[in-house]
Amino acid sequence: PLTPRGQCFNELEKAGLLNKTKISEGGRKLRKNWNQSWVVLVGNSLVFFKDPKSQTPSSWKPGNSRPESSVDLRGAQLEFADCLSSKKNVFKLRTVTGNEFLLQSETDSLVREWYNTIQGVIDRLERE
Ligand code: I3P
Repeated sequence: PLTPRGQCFNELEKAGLLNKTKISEGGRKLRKNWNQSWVVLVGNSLVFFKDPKSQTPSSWKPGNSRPESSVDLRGAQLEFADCLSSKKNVFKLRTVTGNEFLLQSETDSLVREWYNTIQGVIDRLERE
């Protein structure tokens, strides 16, 4: 779908580097494995890419490279979760399917921006 200005509706909302680890899969706890991930918020999804080096926010386009994984934000829950890690600025994303991710950056403001933007999408989906 297109907006009145002719832009694609599934517009890129945000992209950048975050440290990421999955901590549970379908409710089952996983061993942490922190990695830097290129994270893209587009439409109703948070999409993770492995290779951040080939990406920049301005050049990223859907289909540029194959995502490592993707999270449907409908019904997802966010919470700050510094208690779940020795790292600072950690928040947890939980999907309706019971997958849980920790996302983190050393830059406080960047983490707050990500948290607020993702929460905005979750709220929008709830109102739909
Ligand atoms: C884990 C690793 C993680 C750490 C985790 C450790 O050890 O050091 O970085 O999480 O802590 O268990 P291993 O590499 O042996 O799996 P944080 O960096 O988030 O603290 P945890 O078990 O307390 O979650």
